[in-house]
Amino acid sequence: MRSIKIYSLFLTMLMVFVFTSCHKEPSTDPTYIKKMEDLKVPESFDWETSRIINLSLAVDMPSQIGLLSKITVYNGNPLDGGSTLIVGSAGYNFPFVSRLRIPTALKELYFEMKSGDGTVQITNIVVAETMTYTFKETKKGGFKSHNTAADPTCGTGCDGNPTGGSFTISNGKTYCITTSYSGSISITDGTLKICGTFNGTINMAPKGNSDVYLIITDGGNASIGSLSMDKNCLITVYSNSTATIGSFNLNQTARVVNYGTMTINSNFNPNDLVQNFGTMTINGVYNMNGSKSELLNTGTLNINNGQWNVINEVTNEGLIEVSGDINFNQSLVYNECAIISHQSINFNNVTYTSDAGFIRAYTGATVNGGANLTLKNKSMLMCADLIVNNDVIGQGSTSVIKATSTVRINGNKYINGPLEMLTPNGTLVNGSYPDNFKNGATLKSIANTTVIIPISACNPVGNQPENPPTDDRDGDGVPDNLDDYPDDPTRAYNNYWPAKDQFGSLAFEDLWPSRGDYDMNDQVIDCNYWYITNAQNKVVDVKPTFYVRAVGAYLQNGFGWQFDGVLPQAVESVTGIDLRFGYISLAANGVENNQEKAVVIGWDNAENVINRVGGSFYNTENDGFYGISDTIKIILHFGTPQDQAAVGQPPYNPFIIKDMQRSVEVHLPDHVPTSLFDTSLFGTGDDASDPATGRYYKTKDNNLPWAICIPKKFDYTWELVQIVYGHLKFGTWAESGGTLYPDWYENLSGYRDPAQIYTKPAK
Ligand SMILES: [Ca+2]
Ligand SMILES: [Ca+2]
Ligand SMILES: [Ca+2]
Repeated sequence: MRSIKIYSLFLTMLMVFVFTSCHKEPSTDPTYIKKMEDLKVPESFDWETSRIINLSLAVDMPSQIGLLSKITVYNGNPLDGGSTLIVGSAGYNFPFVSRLRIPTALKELYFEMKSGDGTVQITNIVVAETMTYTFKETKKGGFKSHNTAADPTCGTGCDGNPTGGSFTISNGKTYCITTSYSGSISITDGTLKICGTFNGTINMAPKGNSDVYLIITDGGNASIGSLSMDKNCLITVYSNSTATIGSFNLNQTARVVNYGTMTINSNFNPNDLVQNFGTMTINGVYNMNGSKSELLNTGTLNINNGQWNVINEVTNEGLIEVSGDINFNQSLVYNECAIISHQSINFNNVTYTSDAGFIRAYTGATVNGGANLTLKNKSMLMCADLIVNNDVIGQGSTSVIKATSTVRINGNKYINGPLEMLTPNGTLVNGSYPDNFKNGATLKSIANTTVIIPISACNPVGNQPENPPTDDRDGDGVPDNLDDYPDDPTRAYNNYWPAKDQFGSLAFEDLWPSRGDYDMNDQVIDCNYWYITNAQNKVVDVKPTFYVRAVGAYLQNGFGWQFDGVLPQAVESVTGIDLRFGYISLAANGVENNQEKAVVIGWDNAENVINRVGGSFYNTENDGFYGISDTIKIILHFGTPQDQAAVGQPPYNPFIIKDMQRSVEVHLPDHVPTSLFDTSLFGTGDDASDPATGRYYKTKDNNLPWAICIPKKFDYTWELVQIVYGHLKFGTWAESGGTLYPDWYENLSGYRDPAQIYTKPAK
């Protein structure tokens, strides 16, 4: 007992010690975190939290030849909060080729293609160093092909070749008709293959749980006056083969597969799966029956003499054409191609999803209260008279609901999403526009439609505006609806880093060439780079917004950046910079004089742009003072649009000017200084820059940086607190050369010691 008490007292003392030590100076920081000076950092590490990837995004769409499409790259799903990174044009033989800086931790990008006719495609792709993607026509020119293995033949595996009369197949045997057969066949256990001609009746009646197969193949032709199929029976008609069935009795779990030509001259009441990959004609009513009845159609299914009553599940990737009504009862229906009724369609308790599909009722279509319709990607719902008793949802590229006579929208129901409803005069018999329309849905007259849907095997009608939109007011080749600057031929798209409406941070130590204290807060600059490109994807303007969030320094430091691949004279103008101390010499165009490359100095002293309310350090100490800097918006315009490859990726090559000594610059690791830098300083103090090997701004002993760039607002540490004590994964990230914890700056579980991170004082 005694020893336990002593132990617990010791533990309590230890806990008190650990607890109090958390809030002190770095010297007493937790020992499990390595100090910056103790990190073993690979010599080649560039300290980047972001990476530059190559993009080549193409549009290969015959319908878009001669037009430019707009490609947008997002950092997440644009339908779910993803932000714009970069935008460009792509057209026929004109891919959008660019480079993009993204967070190393980002695993996936979203590419969106929009064309002037309203086509939208979105795809997500795992990040790679080079990312190529080609947007293609999704509208199918024909039905989905179905690859089958070679059709079976009667050349092997046959136990006999009956030629007529009355015959029974049992005991799992296989009999093959290779010439012709007239008569009746009964199968209780086994297989009948018809490769020749059959005329008669077939009764498939399995004994017990035996399997019974009827195969028409290899050019076979079966004329079956009466076909009965009991449970576990399967009929397969292969390509180039024909089955014509007089009366067809299907009992439970009997299945039908057709790759060839199948004609049923009676009602068709299957209880189980029917797959049609060929041409199936039903001269009767098609009643889907029982709980397992399903249809997969990728071919042509004609129901010539009656209705189609649907339950359970239908997937259509081909043409289904019905002379009578279609009744979608309790079912899931997925339509990628064409479904046509020459009379009416009743959407009852159906979940109907159409992806680039076409559905038409020659007379009326009724969307009843239990029906959930989703029309995606230039789908079309067409009829004479439409009654809408429940919401109809649009998704993706705008779909069309076209009524050639009347539309009634009853109750408080909506046409919702990217849908264009068309009536002869753009009016409704019941309901009103825009009250019953939301999220972009519109009502127009048929003549004024704006949606182009080409005629194809899956859409025999198509949808064409009388005057196709060729609106490109400024003539830059980017249609008005895709042009961020529709009246400015010199500009087309807005691009952003780190993303639209998001800020990254640049954080500096300012004692170079001496190592600093690694609180990385001597100047912390939040930045969002907005840059504008033209229809040819060249850069026209660079318009960054900056906030100086922290100045944890005695020195008076300026800030600027260099475009490493741009000549000074390429810049036409720079506005929004703040220079007050007379040590920067500006050229007439606003860039710095005596530079080999274009250099912009944003401020010659951070004091210009911060708003001090007290204290000697700014937003790094718990001294009761807190300031918000000016919003510094710099606008730079290139007289001649510049290749993106020359301009580079934001934040370009940023640096601080140490204590207003123009010849001393502090850059990100492995970034070159400007022409005005005094290169004799390289290798002095703690610096181990070596221009010959492209090594810059890293320390002698362990390759530490003086600056970092983070693709997110940086939560820096208190004055004098090393970054490693606030961001607990920073050290591991550095020692791993950037492979472990590339998202160390995030506020994830176990990533931070919040007590070490600066918080603004409570009022
Ligand atoms: Ca335009
Ligand atoms: Ca334009
Ligand atoms: Ca500091």
